[in-house]
Amino acid sequence: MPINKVDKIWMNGKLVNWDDAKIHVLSHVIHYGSGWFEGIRCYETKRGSAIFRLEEHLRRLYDSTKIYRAPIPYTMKQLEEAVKETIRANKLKACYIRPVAYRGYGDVGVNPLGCPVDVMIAVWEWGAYLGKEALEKGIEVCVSSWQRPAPNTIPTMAKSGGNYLSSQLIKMEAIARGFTEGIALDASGNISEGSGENIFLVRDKTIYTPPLVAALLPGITRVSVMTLATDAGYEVREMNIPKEMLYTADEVFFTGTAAEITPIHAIDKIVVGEGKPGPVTRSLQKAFFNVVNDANDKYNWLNFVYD
Ligand code: PPE
Repeated sequence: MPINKVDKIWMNGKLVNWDDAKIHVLSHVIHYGSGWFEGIRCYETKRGSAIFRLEEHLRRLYDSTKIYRAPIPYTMKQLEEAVKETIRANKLKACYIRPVAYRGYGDVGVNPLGCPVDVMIAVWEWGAYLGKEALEKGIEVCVSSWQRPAPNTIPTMAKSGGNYLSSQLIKMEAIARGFTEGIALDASGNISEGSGENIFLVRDKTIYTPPLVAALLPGITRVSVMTLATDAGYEVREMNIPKEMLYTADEVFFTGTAAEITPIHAIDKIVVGEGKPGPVTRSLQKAFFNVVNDANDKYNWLNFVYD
C-alpha cells in the first residue's frame, strides 16, 4: 500500500521531519534483521481520538526486545507519551502507529551488543488492510506452502522484523496464486496464522484458535476477541487445529490490528460455511467496533490522545 506521508517522525526522543528520518546503511538492523516493531491503531471514536490497547502493545515491544537482550533506553511511560506526541504533532484523528526498536550504527559483525538500541515512531493514515470490501464481504485465502518456524528456532512470540521474511513469502505466494492472503501451518502441520493476522474458526457456535506454541504472534486483537467472545457467552477453545478443520468450519476469520476482524469466505477454493460472513463473526465485529468506534469501553482498552 502506498505510504500517506505526514510531517514528523519521532526518532530517539526528537520529532524530526519525515524526509530527514534516516539511518546509516551500516546499522545492524539492515544486515541482520535486528529490529522489533509494533502495529497499533488510533481510532476516531465518538469520544475523540483513542489508541487501542497502547499499554499492551508497548508491553509486547518490551517483551520482544527482552528476548533479544536489546534493552530499550526509554521507559514505557516515555514511549506512551512519545506515541501520543507524534500523533498530536501530525494533527491526525485516526491513524496507524508503527514504533520500531532496532540495533543501530555501532560495531560490525553478528554480535549486536555493541550497537545502540534506537527507537522510532511513525504514524500514518491506513484504511482497511485487506481491501475495502474485506470487512463486509470477507476474503478468499489459501493454505501456504510455507510453514512457520519450528520451536526453538526463531521465536514467534517476538514481533521481530526478521520474522516477516516468512510472512513475505506467505503473502507473495498467496497473491501469485490469486488469493488475498495465506494461512501458514506450524512445523507439525497444524494451523498457525496468516502472514499478518491470527486466525479463528467457528464450528457449532464454539470458537477455536491455535495456541501460542503453534508458532504464532500473541496478537492483541486475538486476546481482545477471546475476551469479547467469552463475555458474549461463547466457548473459546485454544487448541492445536488440524488443517482440515479449516475446510469443515462454519465460519473462519482473521484478527489483527491492521486486519481488525476480517471474515474468510473460501479457503483453497473450498467454500467456508455459507460462503459469506457468518453470525458469530458478525457479532464479534459488532462488539469490537462498539469499543473502537462508539467508545463503549468497559474494558478500559482506549487511551485518549487529545485530553
Ligand atoms: N500475526 C502476525 C504475523 C502479525 O503480523 C500480526 C499483526 C498479528 C498476528 C496480529 O497481531 P495484533 O495486531 O497484535 O492483533 N500484524 C501487524 C502488521 C501488518 C503489516 O502488514 O505490517 C498489524 O496488524 O498491525
